[in-house]
Order: sequence, then C-alpha cells, then structure tokens
Amino acid sequence: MKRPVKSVVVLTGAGISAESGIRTFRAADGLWEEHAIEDVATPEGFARNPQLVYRFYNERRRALQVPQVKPNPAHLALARFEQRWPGDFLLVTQNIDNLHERAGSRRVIHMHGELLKMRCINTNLVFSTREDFDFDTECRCCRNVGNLRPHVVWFGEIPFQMQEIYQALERCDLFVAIGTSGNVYPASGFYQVARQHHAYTAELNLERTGSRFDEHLIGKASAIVPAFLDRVLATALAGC
Ligand code: BJW
Repeated sequence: MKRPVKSVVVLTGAGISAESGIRTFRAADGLWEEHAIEDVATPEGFARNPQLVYRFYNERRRALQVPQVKPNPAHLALARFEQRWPGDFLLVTQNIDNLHERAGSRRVIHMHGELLKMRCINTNLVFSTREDFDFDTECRCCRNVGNLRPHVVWFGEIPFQMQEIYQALERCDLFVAIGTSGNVYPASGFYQVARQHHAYTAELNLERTGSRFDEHLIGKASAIVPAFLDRVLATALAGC
C-alpha cells in the first residue's frame, strides 16, 4: 500500500451474498437468466408490466426472509472490521438485501436501494415492508392504490447518496471491491475515482474481472474477505 491507511471504503456486490444463498445477476444460473433486464429492472419495464415487476421483487423479498439465508463469514468480517477499525470506514453496497445490517455493520449505504422497503411515487416517502405488495396495495401516506413501487434503483435512475459516496472515495486511502462484476456504472468507476486520489485499490472476487486494481485476490468471499481485512487491520495497528 502506498501510504498509511486511515480511511477505508468498501464496495460490495452480489458475490458477497452468493454463499448466503442469494443469487447473483450475471452468473449462468443468475437472476437475469429467467428475466429480461429491461422487463424487471427499468422504469419502462415497470410502466409496461407492473405486476411482473411486483412479483419479481415479492419473490425475492420472501426468499430473503427464509431462515437458511443469513450473513456469511464475509459479512461478519466486515462488521467486525468496522468495530475495530480506528479510522474512517464506509461500506457501500449495491445489494438490496439486509445481510450487512444483520451481520452488525452500522455505516452502510445501499446505493441501489433496499428490498425490505417500498416508496410512494407521489410523495417519495419510504416505508419498511416484509410483506408482498402490488398495484392494489393502499399507500400508507396518500391512501391511494397504484402508488407504491419497490425502493430500488433501476437502470436509468440515479443511485442513492452519490455525493456522500464520492466524498468518501476522494478521501480514502484504501478502496476494496468485493464480489461485483464491475459491469454497472457508476459503481464500476469507483476504484478509478479512489485511485485518482491516490488510494490503494483491491478487488476480491471469485474470478478476475476486467477492472485493473492494484491488487486482485481470487477466491470465495467467505474465505478471502476475513483474511484480507485481518491483514489490513494488523498492518494499520502495527503502524500506530
Ligand atoms: C463472488 C462469489 C463469491 C460470485 N465470492 N465473489 C453504457 C455504458 C456505460 C454505462 C451505461 C451505458 N448505458 C447505460 C449506462 C448506465 C447504467 C449501466 O451501467 N448500464 C450497464 C448495463 C452498461 N447504469 C445506470 O443506469 C445507473 N444509473 C446511472 O448511471 O445514473 C446516472 C448517474 C450516476 C451517478 C451520478 C449521477 C447520475 C443505475 C444502475 C442501477 C442498477 N440496478 C440493479 C438492480 C437493483 C435492484 C435489484 O437488485 O433488483 O443493481 S442491476 C444489478 O446490477 C443490481 C446490482 O447491484 C448491479 C451490479 O451487479 P453485481 O453486484 O456486480 O452482480 P453480478 O452478478 O454482475 O456480479 C457478481 C460478481 O460476484 C461476479 O463478478 C462473480 O464472479 C462474483 N462472485 N460468487 C466472491 N462466493
């Protein structure tokens, strides 16, 4: 690493939750295999066939809540790291599951939204939900039907809390991307922003992606994330 690490930003993608039983998007058996992306992950798809989109997210919300789906050692290692890390730390996840929070992570930005939330398209108010909802569900704020949508970010929409994320990227000394294919902008460009500001960049993934980080660690997140974070922590504490 180029300089002492005081500030860390971690970006996670679907790969970190794969070993918890949540399907990734672009794998051969991934979520997109059964659905055209433009049908279930765009505002146009939602306008065309809302019932299909409600069903897609209702099924995923139910799947998230089965007892077998729980945080794996990679989620737990990130939460432990946040508790012990003496400097700044921000976890940015593209995932809409709640496994980071369930593992104990505190400072988490869900840049692509959250599966256990819905939003009123009239007022933009956001509500928690663990239940199915659809076009016929009465909105809690305006009492109308047809106003609720999943609180997720589809293609063509602006991800959440971008200003906060870019500020952290510009300040960080270490940027780590875990389990993301690097196919989706703007998350795919985060490592370059961090790098332009002289951060050390590391990619932890099951396979090498096309992105050029300073360091690439190949393996399952549950195995490589705890070891990597232990190394970062030990190096930082030794330098104190
Ligand atoms: C393991 C593992 C294990 C497996 N251990 N690893 C043309 C060129 C460039 C960009 C564009 C373009 N045309 C349009 C765009 C922009 C567009 C975009 O990027 N399109 C691309 C498809 C080209 N982006 C947008 O529209 C975004 N908005 C935007 O750009 O607004 C403008 C703006 C930005 C910033 C400031 C101001 C303005 C919005 C993108 C929204 C993405 N939404 C989704 C759905 C969210 C809700 C839901 O979950 O349903 O987000 S799509 C989907 O992809 C989801 C994910 O978060 C996202 C990323 O996927 P991820 O996490 O990388 O998963 P996979 O499956 O791709 O990869 C898994 C990885 O894990 C693999 O690498 C495996 O190897 C690895 N893995 N098991 C470790 N055990």
